[in-house]
Amino acid sequence: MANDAAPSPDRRPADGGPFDAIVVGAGFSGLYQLHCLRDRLGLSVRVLEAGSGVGGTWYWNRYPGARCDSESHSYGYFFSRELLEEWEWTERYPEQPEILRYLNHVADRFDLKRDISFDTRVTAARRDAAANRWHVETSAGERLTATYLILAVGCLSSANVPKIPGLETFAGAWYHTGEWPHEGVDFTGKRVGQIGTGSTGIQAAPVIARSAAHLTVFQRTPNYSVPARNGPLGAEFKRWVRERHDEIRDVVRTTPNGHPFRIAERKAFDVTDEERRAIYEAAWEKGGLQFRASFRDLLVDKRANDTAAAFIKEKIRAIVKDKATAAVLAAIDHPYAAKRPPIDSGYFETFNRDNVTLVDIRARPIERIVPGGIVAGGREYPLDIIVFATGFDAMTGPLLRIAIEGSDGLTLKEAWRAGPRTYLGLQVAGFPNMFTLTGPGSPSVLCNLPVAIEQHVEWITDCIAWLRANGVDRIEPAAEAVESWVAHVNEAAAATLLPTVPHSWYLGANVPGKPRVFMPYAGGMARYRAICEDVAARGYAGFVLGGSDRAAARPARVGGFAAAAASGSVGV
Ligand code: NA7
Repeated sequence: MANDAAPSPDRRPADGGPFDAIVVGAGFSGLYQLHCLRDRLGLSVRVLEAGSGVGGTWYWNRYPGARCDSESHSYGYFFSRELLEEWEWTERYPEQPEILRYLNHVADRFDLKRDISFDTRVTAARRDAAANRWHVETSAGERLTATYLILAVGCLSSANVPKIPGLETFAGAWYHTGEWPHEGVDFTGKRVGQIGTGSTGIQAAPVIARSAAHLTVFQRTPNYSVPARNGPLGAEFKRWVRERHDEIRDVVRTTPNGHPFRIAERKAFDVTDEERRAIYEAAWEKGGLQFRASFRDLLVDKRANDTAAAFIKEKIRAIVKDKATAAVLAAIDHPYAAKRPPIDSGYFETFNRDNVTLVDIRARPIERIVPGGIVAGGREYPLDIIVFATGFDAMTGPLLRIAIEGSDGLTLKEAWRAGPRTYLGLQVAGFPNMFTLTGPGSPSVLCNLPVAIEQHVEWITDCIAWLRANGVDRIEPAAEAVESWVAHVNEAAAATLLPTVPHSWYLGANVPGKPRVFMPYAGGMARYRAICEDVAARGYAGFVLGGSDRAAARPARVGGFAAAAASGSVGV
């Protein structure tokens, strides 16, 4: 899209609307969606945001060590040259406060805040088919209406606090990392228990251990991690980035995972054992998510993956001095990067500290929480603070906690009873004029998210512009288009090792009762982008355009995905 910032016309509906569009959420996606619809298309838009400020994920996730795993020069918007030129990151991986400053800078620069209602949680959205409108309700009891409902609620914004018996009796304080107090938590002199060793727990533990009297890490599933090798960016690197914005943008937009590096062409067994080892050593030293790009078959061939897994386990055993602790940390039973691969700053080294203990709760599960701490394996661990680094009801959670009712009273909960079903991760049959940003069925969490977000926002903006130019007042996917897309999402996942991990949140397995469906599209962001462009070029093939609600059962042209079926490289 062009980098234009036309002055926004003064089309300001009354408080409740009707608006052209209501956008739910003011994170990376909601902010850009507001900018595109308001400043490029001249639409009236209201953004509703539960937090008191912009930022979404980065507004809520303020836990110690919170940092992005994408490299800073790829973690941001590419749509505005001026924005690229005026912003400079300070570290290889931006820390949460810096990302929040960036998003506030964006919001101020494009004058976005005047169209955002903060402290406003959307509780319900109901479709009025006759009026072709969406009615939205907020926790404050406000009612707003709009033609388009755009859910920019994020993939990881619904905190998962496990229902451990006795939590309510705990005499100390407890926190979930995704809902961290703004004033911070002082761990000085405290006995802290941390549950969870995903990307978040792996970031938090080293920082908590530095100030706590004692840190006990409760590990259910051991996890791989590769050093991030974070550090301040030097003047030379900053200059390199300044001179290469176009090149970096082209790379992130054409790789499967949206990161600023290419996946190697070679396969793991194209090289000798010594060469492979040297490649892994170099990648380990370089650090970061690029480790998994060492060979192109790591996520599709278990034997290839085993070589990376064995290398990392060996590193864990070399770093962690206590043999028993090292064995528990290295007892990893899933393929490397088949769950979200963490990167760290001194995670395994943390277990060499005198004030850190690892408890294997796979062997001896947590039984209950008592006033004085956590009981696991028949033993009580005395604690003052419990940190739940237990993740999220990912992807569908943030959507389903809004009571969304589409045509004929069909609720999203019912429509997704057996798992999420979308067309391109953008729309749901029976919910005309409702769009999801980075929703299930799109690459979302398998991609460097700002890259996925820009593509989604621009596609939706172009789509709405096209609908208006062609006098089409509603759009929803045809049932058969959803069928084909769901089949293609499954086919893309099945071509990888990702669905082989039974306890992965990609499958919804971390939330009791959640249907086990592989949610993100694993065919790669570049391929996904091409499919979306093709669909648009073919007059929005697979969508039912105009007519009345529930016309979606009508046959529509779909086609096209099989030719683009997943191959070796995967976006993670
Ligand atoms: P994750 O990756 O879902 O990790 C959550 C961790 O919490 C993981 O180790 C879980 O073990 C553990 N967990 C969850 N529930 C429990 C219970 N009931 N008992 C013990 N342990 C539990 O969330 P993160 O916040 O780390 O990362 C989410 C994403 O944010 C990340 O991928 C990045 O994209 C950013 P399990 O593996 O389920 O056995």
